[in-house]
Amino acid sequence: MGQTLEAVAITDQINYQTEQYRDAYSRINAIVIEGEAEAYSNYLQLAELLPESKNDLIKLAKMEERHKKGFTACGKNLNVTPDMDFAEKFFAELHSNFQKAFATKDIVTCLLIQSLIIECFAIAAYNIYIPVADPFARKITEGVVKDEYLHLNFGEEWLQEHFEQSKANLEQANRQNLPIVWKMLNQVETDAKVLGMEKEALVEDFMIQYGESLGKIGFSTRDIMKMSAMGLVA
Ligand code: Y39
Ligand code: FE
Ligand code: FE
Ligand code: FE
Repeated sequence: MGQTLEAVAITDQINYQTEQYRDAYSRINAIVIEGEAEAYSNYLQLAELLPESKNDLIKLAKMEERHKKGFTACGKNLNVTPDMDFAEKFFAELHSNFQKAFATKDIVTCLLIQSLIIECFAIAAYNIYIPVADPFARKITEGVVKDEYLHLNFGEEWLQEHFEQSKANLEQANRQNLPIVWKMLNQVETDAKVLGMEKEALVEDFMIQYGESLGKIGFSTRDIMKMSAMGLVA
């Protein structure tokens, strides 16, 4: 895929080899690697809860495994060692909520956390990253983001088909988990900025994607407004 003129102009101004860039990258790259690893295991666990979609979910899990390999290569390419301890802590709260939901076979909460919240977060982050990424990472991220739309779509379709019986559960899971996303965004704001990614743009992309998904599942505009406002208290 050819670079857009805008991307050429922006990436001309970024020095990917500075100590500052590589230090920020050690945390953001780790977050992405850890996120992909957790997404892999989340889809395998979802495959256990949804035997009728088992094969599809295993395919999604395998995509996440490939994403992890791709982003690991991006860090190596910049000679960066990912700070995996930081990344594990970064995901701890969402990870623990997913595990609690899995333990009670709460498919709706598991799907909301992985296939809606985490996928929308990934789609926002990857779309904002692509124009400012180094050429190697840009190519990889462009391939990855296409898959993330498929993952989001899986969650949307399942939840749409089970909307009436899932609605209250979704609202509750949204209330519990959306504020965590804003805390996570605040934690990476400074590092993201060093990579050329503005927090405002990340929030905007996330909210557009997440709101659109809630609408597809069956929520009214009024519900979507109410559910989106949950994050703002964090
Ligand atoms: O479904 C997926 O592949 C998601 C796990 C990946 C998560 C990516 C999280 C990206 C957050 C990056 C924050 C950068 C500002
Ligand atoms: Fe992924
Ligand atoms: Fe993903
Ligand atoms: Fe994904």
